[in-house]
Amino acid sequence: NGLSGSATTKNFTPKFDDYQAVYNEIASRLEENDEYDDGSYGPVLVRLAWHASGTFDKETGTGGSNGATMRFAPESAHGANAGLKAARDFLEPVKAKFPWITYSDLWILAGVCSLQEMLGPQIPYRPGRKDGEVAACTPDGRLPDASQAQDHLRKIFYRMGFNDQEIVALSGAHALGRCHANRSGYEGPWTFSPTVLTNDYYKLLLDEKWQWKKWEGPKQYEDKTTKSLMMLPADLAIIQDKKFKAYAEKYAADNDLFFKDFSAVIVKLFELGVPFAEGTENKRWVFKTFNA
Ligand code: ZEM
Repeated sequence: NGLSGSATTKNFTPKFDDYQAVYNEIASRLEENDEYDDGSYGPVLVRLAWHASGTFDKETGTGGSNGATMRFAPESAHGANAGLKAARDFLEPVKAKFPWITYSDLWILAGVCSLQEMLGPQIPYRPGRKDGEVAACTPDGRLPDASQAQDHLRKIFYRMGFNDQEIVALSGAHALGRCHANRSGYEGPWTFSPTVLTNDYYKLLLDEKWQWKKWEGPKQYEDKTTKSLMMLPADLAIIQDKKFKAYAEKYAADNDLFFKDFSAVIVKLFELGVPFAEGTENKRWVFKTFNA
């Protein structure tokens, strides 16, 4: 139906079906490229969307998912963004096929697609992000430091505009993916099913005994039972802090509640710093999953 062709013509206003076509392209590439990591690019695409968004500073209104400034140095070279080139490169053929979509809308759509395709909840989406210039790159240090604990998490996430419940709900994303020694220095997955979104992160945090891993790398925890799972110091803060822990217990006990709260908070995260047209907050789209 000439989706990508019509993009080159003037006055092309992409609609729901056009974005669904981009979603489907990402989803089919996720299926094709199942030799990557634990069998999916999904987790690293979620991480790209999160790092694009999590630079937001509510005081100055800078950062956030508008701009996709991680395409440029210095932001691409920030330590926190190590390894995300794999995610950006994965999306290049999609951008080439649908040149009308901005990088910033595409990265967030890829996060939405990945979360839904990894059996997560529906994540409503609206487009409207514009790509920025190199001058809009955010300073280093806006993303959380894994070696730190609750005071640091509050400082970083309050700056984005989140509260304690939202911090805990967001942390459940660590059900997905893994740490890579050659990226962050840390090593290993948080759960036994790193390509499926569940509330297992909270269950494991609360039910397992976590001990310091004996190794040359940065301080991280391993589970006493199998020694095959990991937690970062920042993850353990979620059960060391009383207020955080109360939310973790709720999410561990109720996957539906986790899905509901996770969806709401990820929509908020993915929209930080975006000057959407007025009235569009009631007009978010829900994409159909690929094999539905
Ligand atoms: Zn993460 N995260 N994150 N995170 N994250 C890693 C990997 C992933 C923290 C953190 O330091 C790290 C959120 C919050 C926080 C994902 C999603 C989200 C890694 C490993 C580290 C070190 C990187 C590597 O080596 O490849 C800290 C301190 C956080 C504060 C709470 C939030 C919020 C997320 C999304 C909503 C995901 C999906 C991964 C796995 C990436 C992959 O490649 O598998």
